[in-house]
Amino acid sequence: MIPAALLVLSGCAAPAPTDSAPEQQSPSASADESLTPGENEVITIGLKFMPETITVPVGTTVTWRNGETIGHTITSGAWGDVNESTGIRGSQTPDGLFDHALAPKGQEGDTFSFTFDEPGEYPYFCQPHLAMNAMVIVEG
Ligand SMILES: [Cu+2]
Repeated sequence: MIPAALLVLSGCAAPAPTDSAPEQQSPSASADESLTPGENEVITIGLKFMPETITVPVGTTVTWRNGETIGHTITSGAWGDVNESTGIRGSQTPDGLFDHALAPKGQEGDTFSFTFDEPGEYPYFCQPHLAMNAMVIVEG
């Protein structure tokens, strides 16, 4: 014989916890998003390579993407004697490893990819823009 009152008490469940994990609504960053380099990616923006130095493991394919409506080149080779105040290089020596004319953003050819199969330091530059000097470091 079980008293009815006991049944009522035992049946009284604790209030269900409200599942109220706040959802992180990412703010709309449409414009900025396209100018953020992805993994193993370099963006040309503001007459600069971003990032200017990228370090990747050997065997990595690096992709360049034009983030502006100006053409650039991705030209491998050494540059030297960069003026510290202007950022302008005093010399450039294309080495023929890669040389791609990067079309303006939104046009065919506005990206370029190259796979680095050997460790080392790979300087490169944009031929018409003397302050666009950058480096890929490939770690073995
Ligand atoms: Cu350029």
